[in-house]
Amino acid sequence: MERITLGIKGMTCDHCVMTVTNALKNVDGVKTASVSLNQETAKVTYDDTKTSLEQLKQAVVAAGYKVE
Ligand SMILES: [Cu+2]
Repeated sequence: MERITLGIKGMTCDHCVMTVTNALKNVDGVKTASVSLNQETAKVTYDDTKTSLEQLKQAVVAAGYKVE
C-alpha cells in the first residue's frame, strides 16, 4: 500500500473537494482519499499493484483540477 500527498490547484469550495475526492475514490485500487481545501492537498492511500501515481494525477486532471 502506498500513501502519498498530492498538491491540488483550482479548488474553491466544498463542492470542489467532493469532486476531487470522488474522482480519486473512483480510481480502482484507491483505498482512501482525504482532500483539504485550505491546504490544497489530497492524501491518498492506494494499492500500487492496481493503480499508479500517474493514474491518480490523471483522475484529478480529468475532474478539472491541476496537480502540482
Ligand atoms: Cu467548488
